[in-house]
Order: sequence, then structure tokens, then C-alpha cells
Amino acid sequence: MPIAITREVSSSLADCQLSFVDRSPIDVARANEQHRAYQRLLSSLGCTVLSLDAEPELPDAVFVEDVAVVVDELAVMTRPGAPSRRGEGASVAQVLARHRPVQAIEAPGTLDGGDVLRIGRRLYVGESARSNPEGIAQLCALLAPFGYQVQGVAIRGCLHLKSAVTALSDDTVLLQPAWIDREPFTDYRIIEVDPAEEHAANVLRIGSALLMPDSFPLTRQRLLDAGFEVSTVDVSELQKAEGAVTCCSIVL
Ligand code: CIR
Repeated sequence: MPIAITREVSSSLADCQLSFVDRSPIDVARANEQHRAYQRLLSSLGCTVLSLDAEPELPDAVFVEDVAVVVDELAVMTRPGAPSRRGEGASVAQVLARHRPVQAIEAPGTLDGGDVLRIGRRLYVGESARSNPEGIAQLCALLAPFGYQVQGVAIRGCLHLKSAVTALSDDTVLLQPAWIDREPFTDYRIIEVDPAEEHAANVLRIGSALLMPDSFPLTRQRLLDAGFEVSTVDVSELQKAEGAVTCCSIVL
């Protein structure tokens, strides 16, 4: 049974980092309700959901995905590109240490987990404002001994690689062509987001099930038509903080 590490929403979420989304008022109580619905959905998809205490001083701490990259053999604590997020990892590392050996990205490397897409033994890493070449090289050095290939991928106009592309299965990706080239993913079947749904490429895969925000019905229909099982959740308040569904959990 997969374990999903999550963290309660910070009361200071409204002070979150924003890069490509305009700041708008966030209803933190509503964000909490949506986050609980997200946790319940993970449970219903078969995950054991761990919920870490909120970090009131760390606005973005609910987005646990960014602080660690986990493979079967190892957990790599990242060094998030936003300095305001570098205190988020300590409590997550304590949990991960019960499940995996733990290594860490060191300065001057930076890496956000949202930039790391793993498909089998390949890891694609977004060359973003958050993840620098040194961070990507360190991840490669840590994972190569276990047989993983790590490859940088250019992105444009979005926060993270997984804003632009996620895996729906081991052979299919969902991609936003405005933000990433198709070329690195031509070994896979590529489904594009509906052009009317700019942010729809961020989908969380739990086994054969997919979880996505409820705000992208046209893209969801594309996935249903392709034979995928898709559950949806309202994450509108978390989307105002430039988050979506992959960012709120680390699934082991
Ligand atoms: C940030 O800018 O770091 C947060 N406001 C949003 C992080 C979302 N993380 C993710 O999609 N992996």
C-alpha cells in the first residue's frame, strides 16, 4: 500500500511564493477543507496518508513534493530554489528516514521536487528558476549508482516541469505544449491538455488511477477517452498559491 506524506495547510499560505500566477485573496479555511478532501481522495485510492503538522511560519510548506525526491532505493532532500522554502525539509526528512536512506542536495545546488518527473528509471528535471544545473548534476550523481538516468529538460512560462508535463502511465504523458517541447518525450504516447485549460497538465498518478483538479473537464475528458480512470478534487485555493495536485504529497 503506498504511503502519501502530506502536511496541513499553513495559516500564512497567503504569503506564499508566486511566479507565474497573480496574487489573489486566499481563503485559508477553504484551502484546509480542500486539502482534507485531497487527503481523503488519496486514502480512497489506497494510500496510507501521513499528515505532518502545519508550519505556520512557512507559507508554502503544504507543498511537500518540492522538498524531496524519492525513489525505491533512496530519498534525496532537495535544496529548494526559493530561500523562503529551505526550512520545510527537516520534518519531512525525519519521516523519510524511517523508509529510505536519506541524502541531500548541497549548496550551491538548488532543486525543487516539482521539477522532477520520474518515469520508470528515467528522471526528467526541469531547468527552471528553482532547479539549477548544479542541483540537477548532484541528483544525477546520487541516483546514477542505482541505474537511474537523469536528464535536464527546458521549460518556459511555468513554475515547474510538472506544471508542463506529468506521466499518466509508464508509456503515456500529459503535456502542455506551450510550456515544454514534445521532443524529450517522443518515446511516450503524448496527450496534450485542452488548449482552453492552460494549467491542466499536473496530474497525480496513484497506481493505475489518476487524480486531477476538477477545474479541467475538457482535459479530463481526453484522459477518460484514452481509457484512464480519473478522480477529481477542488483545489482552487491551492491553485491561487500556484500549487495543484502533485505538489501536496510525496507518494512512496
Ligand atoms: C511556490 O512558488 O513554491 C509555491 N507557491 C507553489 C509550489 C507548488 N509546487 C509544486 O507544484 N510542486
